[in-house]
Amino acid sequence: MRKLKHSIAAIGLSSLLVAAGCSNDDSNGDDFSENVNYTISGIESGAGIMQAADRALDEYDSLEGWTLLPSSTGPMAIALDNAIRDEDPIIITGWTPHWMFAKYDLKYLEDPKKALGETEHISTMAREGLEKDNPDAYKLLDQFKWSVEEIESVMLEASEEGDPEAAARNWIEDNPDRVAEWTNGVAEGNGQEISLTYTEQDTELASTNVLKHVFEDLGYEVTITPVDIAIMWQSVATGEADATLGGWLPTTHGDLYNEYKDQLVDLGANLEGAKLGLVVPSYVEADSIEDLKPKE
Ligand code: PBE
Repeated sequence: MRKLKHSIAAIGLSSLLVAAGCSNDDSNGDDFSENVNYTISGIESGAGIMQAADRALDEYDSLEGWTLLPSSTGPMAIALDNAIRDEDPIIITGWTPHWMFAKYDLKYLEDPKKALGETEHISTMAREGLEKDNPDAYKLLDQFKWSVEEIESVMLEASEEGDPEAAARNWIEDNPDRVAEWTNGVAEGNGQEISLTYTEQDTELASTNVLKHVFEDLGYEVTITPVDIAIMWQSVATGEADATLGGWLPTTHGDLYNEYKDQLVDLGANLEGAKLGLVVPSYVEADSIEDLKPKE
């Protein structure tokens, strides 16, 4: 089930490095599956994408006997970086938006059974009563929408500079017209408090920090709190948080959405065109999950 996020990070890295393979001449053909040791390098076990990848393991004969290795997003990215440097084979749980697609030449393996879903969107969820208590904050949350390209530019800068807040501020400065669309008709605040919960993923760090600064520039006091994915949904449903920008739907967080949808307000997509998949560097020959080979 959804559990511990951080404690596995340390062991995660070393096992991912092993999973990423050690030899050079092995990115192609049937050897690929063997050379990654029939192991997909994953992220936190509580993440929706891990459940989706588990479904792929169940549904594809080509993934018979494979292992989905949980870790954390940071170590997974390091393992990917190391593998690419040596042109080693690796297969990861990947998603869009993510800066890794801007930084490396990667491809999604085709997923004809749609085990990892089709197009996803990221939705904003507000607590019940927020519209009445704070109609302007609600309006801004409702009007916040951007594109994969926009969020990826914030994510890339945040990952390169290691400072998501600065990346968010810079983007706001560079994109006043976009910010004006979101704040159109929203009255200035005078210190009203807004609380947002998010999962500590680059996507959510980018969107949450951007909106935090837009709110603050308008005179609101914003608290942002990183939590586990299940808690993110629960906090909005119980009213402990005012909103979250990190609802991945319909597949990734589908079960949590169904659990809580009657206790929160779905403000719809703040980003269209998100996606989950099994991702490999483009030098890997396989193009489809069906090109992989079951473990004998
Ligand atoms: N993600 C990104 C998430 C949330 C943020 C796709 C990795 C997941 O729950 O899988």
